[in-house]
Formats: sequence, C-alpha cells, structure tokens
Amino acid sequence: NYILSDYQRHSTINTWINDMASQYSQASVRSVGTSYEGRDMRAITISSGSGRPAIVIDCGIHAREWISPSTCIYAIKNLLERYDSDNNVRQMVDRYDWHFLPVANPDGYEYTHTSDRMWRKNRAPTNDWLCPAGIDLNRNFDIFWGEAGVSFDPCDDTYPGTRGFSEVETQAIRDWINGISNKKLYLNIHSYTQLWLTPWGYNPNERYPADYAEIERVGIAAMDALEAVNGRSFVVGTPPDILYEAAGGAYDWAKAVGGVPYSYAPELRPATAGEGGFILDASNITPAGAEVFEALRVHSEQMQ
Ligand code: 0X9
Ligand code: ZN
Repeated sequence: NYILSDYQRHSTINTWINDMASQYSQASVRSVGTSYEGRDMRAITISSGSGRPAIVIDCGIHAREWISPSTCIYAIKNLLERYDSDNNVRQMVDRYDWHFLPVANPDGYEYTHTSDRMWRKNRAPTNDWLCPAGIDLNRNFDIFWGEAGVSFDPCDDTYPGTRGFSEVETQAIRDWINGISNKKLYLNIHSYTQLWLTPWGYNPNERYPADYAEIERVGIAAMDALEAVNGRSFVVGTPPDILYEAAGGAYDWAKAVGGVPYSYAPELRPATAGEGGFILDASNITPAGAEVFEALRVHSEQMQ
C-alpha cells in the first residue's frame, strides 16, 4: 500500500503501472510517447471486455499539482482491486474501457521534486536565454491557440509555445486520445480550488456547447456524490463564468476536435491557498482519491 502513502516519483509510478498490468488480467500498459527529457509517458487501460465505450483520464499535465497524479493512481488501484468484491466497481469496469495517463508532464513533475516545487510547465527549451525552458502544456493544444489566457513571455507560467502542438508531450496526449475509439468522457485533472470545469474554456464563437445542459446535469450529479464522501463541495461551471478564459486547453480540444462528448477539467483539493494550495499534505491523497472515485462512478452511471 506504499503507492498512496505519499506522492511518488515518476519512475516509481511507472514501475507500479507495470506491476498492476502484470497482476491484473484486465489491465494493460502502453507507452503513449516520450517526454522532451526522455521519460516514458506510460498509460494503462482497464478493460473487462471488448467494444465498450471509453473513458479517458489524464493527470499531472501541470507539474506542481501533485494531488492529480495520486488521484489517477487511486482510481486505477480501486478499479482493479475492487472489481471482484464491489458490484459498483464491477459495473464501472464492465460498462467502460478506462484509459489513464497518470503523469502527463513527467519532466515537469520530476523538476518539482528535484528543483522547484512550484514549477508548472514542461522542461523543453524556449528561445529566451533568461528563461530557457518551459511551455504550458495546457495552453499548447491547437484549439484557438494563443487567443486568450496566455502570455507570450517564455518566463511566464502560461507561455503557450510557438504554435499549437509544438510539444512532444501534447502531441503524445493528442495521438493517444485520437487512437481510442468510441470515447464518451475525457477528464484533464488539475488542482486546485474544487471546481468541475465544463466546456468551453475559451471559444469566441459560442459561450456553451450545444449539449451543455447534459454536460452540466451529469457534472452536478457527480459533484453531489463527491460532496457526500467527505463534505467538500465543488462548483460546476465554465472557466469564463467561474475562473478565467484560457485557450489551447486539453479538454476544449478533446471535445471540439477529439470528439469526446463529455469533457471536463476538474480542479481538485484544496479549496483555498490557506489549506496548502498546490502544496497539499499527503494525508489528502486517500480522501481526495475516494471523493473523485465517487464522481467517476456517477459519471459512468449517468452518461447517456
Ligand atoms: O489554467 C489552467 O490551465 C487550469 N487551472 S490551473 O490552476 N490548474 O492551472 C484551468 C484549465 C481550464 N481549461 C481551459 N480554460 N482550457
Ligand atoms: Zn493545472
């Protein structure tokens, strides 16, 4: 049970993913790409059959948001370990194929462990000798790229790179999503402030997608279940309405181009900077994982 006892290094997570796949027949590993510094971007699929619709979840696209990878790990662990004993979990796995990428930005994640706990971006080079590395991967998807919520100063946290999909990590995430058929749900998991963000993060042509009412309905049902676990409340809404506009985000791309009908960007614990912000005590790993797992269960039950 070491894996949820603390935030883990990338190599530990990759080894654990392989261990899960060798222990459980429903699990299989694949590499979706290699990061700029050469780390393996390892994904795991959980499936008990064939031809099921897909749920696709990535964590850790922002390096410092450590509660995100741990929550992916919690979900993988619980889907596999409780499949035989828990009817709810068995239904989750029998209804959907689950695809997880627990660390979408491995170079940034390692950098937060070794050098700068508050790093957000990847570690690929910029053209600025003052700030020689770092592109915000959640501004680098080719969907209204660079139009809002970015800074073109490579020293800034929202530097989107020089063009959409300039980064090997976003290319890998894109190709991984495109390679999965019959996708129903995509989650691009962040922290913090306890939001379940709905599309669009930025869209100059429409404020809400045509199927917004359904996206909102399922999101609210999921948050009711999440809150029932530990009493934490999450707000459902779009970034322009409840946070800020930002273009080039993964979940906007997944819905608009990737063709995933239900697409969200959750912002996990905590609610406030006073509770730790990005630097959240490891005692939150299990309760955060458990509450998000309930939200996943409701998504899998309620999506049409
Ligand atoms: O700014 C972001 O990328 C996310 N917030 S965070 O504090 N984790 O950095 C919000 C992403 C919402 N998605 C889009 N606006 N596309
Ligand atoms: Zn983030």
